[in-house]
Amino acid sequence: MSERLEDIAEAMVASGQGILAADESTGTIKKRFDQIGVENTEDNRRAYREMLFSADEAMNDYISGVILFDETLRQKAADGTPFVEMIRKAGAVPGIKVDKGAKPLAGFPGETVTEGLDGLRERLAEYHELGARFAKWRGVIDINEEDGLPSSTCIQANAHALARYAALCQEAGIVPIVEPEVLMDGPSASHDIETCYEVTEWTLNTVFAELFQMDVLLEGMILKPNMIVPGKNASFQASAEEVAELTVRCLKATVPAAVPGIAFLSGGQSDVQASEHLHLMNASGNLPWTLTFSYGRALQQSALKAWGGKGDNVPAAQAAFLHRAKMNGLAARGAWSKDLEQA
Ligand code: 5MM
Repeated sequence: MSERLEDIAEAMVASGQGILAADESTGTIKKRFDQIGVENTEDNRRAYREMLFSADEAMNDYISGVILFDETLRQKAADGTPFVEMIRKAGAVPGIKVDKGAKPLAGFPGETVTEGLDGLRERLAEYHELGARFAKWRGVIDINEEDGLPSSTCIQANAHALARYAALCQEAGIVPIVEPEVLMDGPSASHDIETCYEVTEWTLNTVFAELFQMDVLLEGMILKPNMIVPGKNASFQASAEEVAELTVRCLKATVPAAVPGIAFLSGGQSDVQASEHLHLMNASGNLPWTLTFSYGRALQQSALKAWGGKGDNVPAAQAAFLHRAKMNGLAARGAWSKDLEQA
């Protein structure tokens, strides 16, 4: 496979395919395992990820890249095959989450800045050696209208860190996924869809100004944004058509056409909603970039439940994963429909 940043980025958003976000840190995967009563041990984490990566049809046909956590990048399947090798064999690009998490922003109660820049150059060199060809860094922006959040300081600090991370990745021959997430399920989450639009527009404009300052090659990156949705506790929810229309409008106003692809996070949407929204955007046509998925929960939730920590359930879990991967693969081509969900 070509090592050019532009070619790797194109491969990550290949038509009808998208990215599996399987980079839950140890604390986040514990929350997922708690839902199904599975102990959060290294071997259970390994077995769960092996179930996903060995789902041949899903991986071969619908998954173009997999975001891994540090531990997972170094793990092997039960037969000794390194996970990185399995992912490559399925024709997907192995990637790595390199941020060290969202930490309290000093002087700005309730807000966070994502850390992990110190020593990142050296870590990226090692990740490249281990086979990663793209990376991910997530900045978190919370809307809390009562407390006047977000502050411009929070948006600026996160955008700056994202741009410094992206420049370091490209120096290392690694495609950066730039993920500024405006939360739909933060502590308050009562904001309406218009507020989500305004904050996301502000955030993306700030992020692209910082990327320009850091001389980041737009053709060699992928954007991973939230969709424009109301907070989960908002009194008025939006129609799928409204979400799709406002999301495309916001992205057209802020994301340069030189960016090859936009791969959405699901952020707390139901798995079917996440597919429907992506489908409607692609069906609307006339888009300057490829729009696809980089879902965590919306790809994995049904598979996680079907697995339940039992080896006997692997075929059922892989069937559930295949179904979601296929639905999202169709949505990425604007070819999804509700009837196919039943099938
Ligand atoms: C898979 O979850 C990712 C890692 O989260 P932590 O660092 O908190 O463990 C997360 O960044 C994920 O890649 C994105 O939020 C997209 O996942 P969703 O579930 O929102 O689609």
